[in-house]
Amino acid sequence: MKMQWMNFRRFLEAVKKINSLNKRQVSINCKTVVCSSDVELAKKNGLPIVALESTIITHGMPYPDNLKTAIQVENVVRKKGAVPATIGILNGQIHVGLNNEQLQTLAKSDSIKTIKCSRRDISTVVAQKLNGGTTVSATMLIANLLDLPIMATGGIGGVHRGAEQTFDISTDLVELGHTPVAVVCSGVKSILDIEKTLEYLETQGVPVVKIGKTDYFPAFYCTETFQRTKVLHTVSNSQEAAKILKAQRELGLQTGLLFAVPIPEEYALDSKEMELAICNALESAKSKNISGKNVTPFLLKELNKITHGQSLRANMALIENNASVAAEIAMNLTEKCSQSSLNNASKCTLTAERNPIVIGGALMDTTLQVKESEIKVSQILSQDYTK
Ligand code: PSU
Ligand code: MN
Repeated sequence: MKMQWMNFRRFLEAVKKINSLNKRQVSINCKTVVCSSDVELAKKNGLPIVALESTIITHGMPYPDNLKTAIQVENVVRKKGAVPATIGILNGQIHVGLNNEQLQTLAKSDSIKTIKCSRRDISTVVAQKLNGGTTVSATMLIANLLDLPIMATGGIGGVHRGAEQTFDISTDLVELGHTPVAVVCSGVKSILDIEKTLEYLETQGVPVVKIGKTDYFPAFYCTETFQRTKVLHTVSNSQEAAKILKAQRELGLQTGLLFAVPIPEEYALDSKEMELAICNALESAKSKNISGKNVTPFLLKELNKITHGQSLRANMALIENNASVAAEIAMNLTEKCSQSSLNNASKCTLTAERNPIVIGGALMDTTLQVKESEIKVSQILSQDYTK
């Protein structure tokens, strides 16, 4: 009994230490992370929230289509009953939830002065009080700080063609490997090496779940890849998708989850034609020595030129659709969570803060002091207890 108590005391000390570490972390984040009143209120009331990235606004589309898309995407989320939280950096402050004026600032900003901001770039952009559009990796990271379980985008970054020479592998994939936020996307563009991208996600332990009729992995502008790449896991609707996300969170798996949703058929482009357009765009990038983070924005612009605006229209349509699906999943997730919390409060981890103190708190609860009053406390324990 004495031994057990000593272990328990050590455990309490460890919990205290973790507690103070977390508090410090949170207070640092509070200074630089600002939530809009909508998001703040939704968080307080446990309403479904969908995080949205902003590189698509700053570097993915030209003005004014970018602004139109950003506003439309938010409306789609609201219409489904969830709260949109577009994440972006303005004057070094990280905003979770942007108003229309702030969206406009990002949409109109010079894409050279505004930083395309992945995990790597956040600290510099914050310290130098710059503006930044957050990529999938940065959006996931920030969403996770606020315990937002899901985000939507157009397509994630991936392993670039020729990565065996250039080492160009998007940090989105690494983020998916260690940040527990689900990402709803239309797969990856075939400007990337799709097979290698899926291999990389497998190595990182990231579930890739196709939502739709077939098990073909979508290729952004096209409903399937040129090579008709397949995925292992499929679900047919948002409700089933939410079940997987819920299981992932209940198990405490610290990896992300990729939901792949094909572009709506009426906007889909022909995969053979796109393959050709992409090869031309890649040639053009090579001849202009475009590299690193500039590759994706350059190729997007080139493809828009080559396809006479068709690729941009497809891009806008698929993002709206992904946001809609993400909102449905978020709604289902909240429902499932409140149902299971009614059934068994201790089993529901989704509304609770996901940090070790809560687990510690739960353990404290399971010592059930109330019940212990019915048990005779041993002498050794009570002696030790007073020390
Ligand atoms: N795919 C698009 N448009 C985009 C992006 C991807 O169709 O704007 C952006 C996303 O924000 C993604 C980022 O996270 O590009 C990946 O960039 P990179 O490949 O440099 O990691
Ligand atoms: Mn890259």
